[in-house]
Amino acid sequence: MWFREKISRRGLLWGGLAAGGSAIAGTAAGQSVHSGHGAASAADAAPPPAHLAAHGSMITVGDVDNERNGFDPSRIVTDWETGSVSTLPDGRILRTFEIEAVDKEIEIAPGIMFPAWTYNGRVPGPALRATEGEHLRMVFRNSGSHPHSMHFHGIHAARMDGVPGAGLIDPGEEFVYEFDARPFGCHLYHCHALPLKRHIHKGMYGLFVIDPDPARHPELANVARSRLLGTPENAEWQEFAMVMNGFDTNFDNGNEVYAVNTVAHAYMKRPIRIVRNRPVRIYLANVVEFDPINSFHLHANFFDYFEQGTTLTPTLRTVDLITQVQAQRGILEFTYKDHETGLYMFHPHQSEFTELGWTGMFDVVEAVA
Ligand SMILES: [Cu+2]
Repeated sequence: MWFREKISRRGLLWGGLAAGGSAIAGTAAGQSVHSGHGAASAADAAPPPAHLAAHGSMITVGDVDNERNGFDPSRIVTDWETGSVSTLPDGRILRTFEIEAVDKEIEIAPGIMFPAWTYNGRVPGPALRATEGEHLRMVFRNSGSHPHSMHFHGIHAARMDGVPGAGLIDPGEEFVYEFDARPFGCHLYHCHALPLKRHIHKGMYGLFVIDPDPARHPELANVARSRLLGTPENAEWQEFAMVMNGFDTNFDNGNEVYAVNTVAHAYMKRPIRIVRNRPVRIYLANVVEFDPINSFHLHANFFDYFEQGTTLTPTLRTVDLITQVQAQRGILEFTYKDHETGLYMFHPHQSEFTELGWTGMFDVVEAVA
């Protein structure tokens, strides 16, 4: 297999300038390009956008089969799982999520399959979203081949912690984690079965966002409302769910492929569209195993950052780079309203990660047709 030959891992997978460039141009025009390993002819392709060419075309060649994977990075980036809602006898909101652990082989780069363990068949798992103060019920079924759990970064009782002895679930079993949604912020959940790094890196993680309840934050109610999914203030924002992840395809405790939302270079081939004069908010988490640190750098712009999302005022102002260790997360806010339209890149500032799949583009447009 290719991955036994470390020396060739880039050479085989990552195309040269001409092939990579044609893949970008083809997909940007909405075509499906299956150029194989560098087989595309430069002659039949439009030149890549200048910005892409300037940054080099060190990206994957070909396309991942999103349909076979059962999830599409271009969709999951805005896909929030809000569960089902009912009212408890005391008048509080009860929000229920149903999560199933499933073994699934997924394609993480063109032609590169990974034997994942998933929540609801996708990696990252569903981006769960609730509101501060609600009562949450997480109905977890383990249809996988190994014991798994859901360990939430939040406030809850020991017996709801999803660790061995407290909510670790055998194959075929079910468990209901139950707790109140607090504190508000940008959190995550992941499997806490042992060995931990193996269970996490196999794909068992996802965002767990708790929106602030404006009534509890009268001094910054407008800010809280802008964070609360479903309000008119929130609808102004262009919100994205991003999980920075990596894949150890040969189980040597090192990653061969990096990404945001699993599929290498997915947002280079299909940039994330942003309307120029509307603000942008990214819920960002890092779950990369084996490498001690990850980062997020935004091109040609600066952003405000809310560490773990647990404050309504920024914890860092006017930065263009933040770093995250594993399980660290936060909220980024920025706008391109004073920019010209065009393609703006985002990526970690570990150059190796960018070449191995973790780079993307925002396509800043005047308006959506
Ligand atoms: Cu697990």
